[in-house]
Amino acid sequence: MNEKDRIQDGGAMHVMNGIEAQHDGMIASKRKRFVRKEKTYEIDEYYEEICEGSRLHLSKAITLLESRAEADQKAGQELLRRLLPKTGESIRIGITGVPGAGKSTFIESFGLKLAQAGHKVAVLAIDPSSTVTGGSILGDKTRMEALAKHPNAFIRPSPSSGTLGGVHKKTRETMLLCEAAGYDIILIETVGVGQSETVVRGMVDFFMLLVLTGAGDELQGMKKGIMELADCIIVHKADGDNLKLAKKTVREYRQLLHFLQPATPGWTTTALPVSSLKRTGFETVWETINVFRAEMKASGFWDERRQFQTKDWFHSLLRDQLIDRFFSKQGKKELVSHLEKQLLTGEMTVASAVDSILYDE
Ligand SMILES: Nc1nc2c(ncn2[C@@H]2O[C@H](COP(=O)(O)OP(=O)(O)O)[C@@H](O)[C@H]2O)c(=O)[nH]1
Ligand SMILES: [Mg+2]
Repeated sequence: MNEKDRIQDGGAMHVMNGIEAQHDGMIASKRKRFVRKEKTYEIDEYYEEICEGSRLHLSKAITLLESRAEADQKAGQELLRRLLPKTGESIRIGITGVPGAGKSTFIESFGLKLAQAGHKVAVLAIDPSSTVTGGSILGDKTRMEALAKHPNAFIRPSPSSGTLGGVHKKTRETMLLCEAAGYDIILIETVGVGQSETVVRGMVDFFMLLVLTGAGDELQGMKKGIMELADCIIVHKADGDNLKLAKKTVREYRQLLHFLQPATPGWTTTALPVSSLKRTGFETVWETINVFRAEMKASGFWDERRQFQTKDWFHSLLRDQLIDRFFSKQGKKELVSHLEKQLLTGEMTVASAVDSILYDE
């Protein structure tokens, strides 16, 4: 790994807003200064470096896409447009489960195993507890330390700000950039906030739900909806004293799955025991994913789903931007709260309030 790549994610957290320039004069050779000036975007360089697999450039490109500055976003989108023909060649895997289910640990161990087997693994994670500069991003990164050090891996945590249903708005674009950089396995960790499971399900090929043992009561309370999004249920922490119970839980889930709608037509969702601590069960999980891919490609559903997902993403971004733009207009927020009051005092009907917002331009 070269020095450039070692700092991959350090660079990612900065918005690049300048280029390095030297002082002229006598001390020029020793001192460098970061000059804020007209930005230049070397799209050609980004393009080539990303195609070569440079993690530094990949990181910087993601930062461009995530930036609030219009010029950055434009450059990022232009880059993405050029890289688009190089995207799509990966398995996109979503991983969900309650906090503490062991998602990060699973991704670290499973990801490392795949990276060691020669796969290029990209991990995209939403950090729920962080603000923009939150320290917990570092917390999660340390937990994935072994994977982060592997030359075949790329880890990109995103702050939870700027999210759409609990998923970063740029996660989908980030995934495409990773594919262009040659990552053939994309792992997306999602936390159960807002609509995040549904949003992530809408951008991956294979979706896994991590659950814990002793689920007897939990099974009753578990949201059936979330189980119906999963292609595979992993009964996690199947080790030590927990092993026997884990096997029982697997059987319980398998029984229950008979009564649920499968997430993917033509696929039977299954339950598997895994321990990330002992690194057991990974082979079966990987095999399951591969059988899934082969069967879905053969049936045509693989491509069909991806096309549907692209269209769906287009519509949700469009909706999102329309709403953003609308409320960024002067006085709209105030008008809404004013109307809210009128609704509650019975001065106005809901339909006429909506009309007066939309047509009172
Ligand atoms: N016994 C056991 N503990 C685990 C396993 N995987 C994770 N853990 C522990 O579960 C806790 C939560 O793990 P974490 O990966 O942070 O969960 P997340 O919130 O779902 O990302 C940590 O203390 C882990 O050490 C496992 O396979 N076996
Ligand atoms: Mg986690």
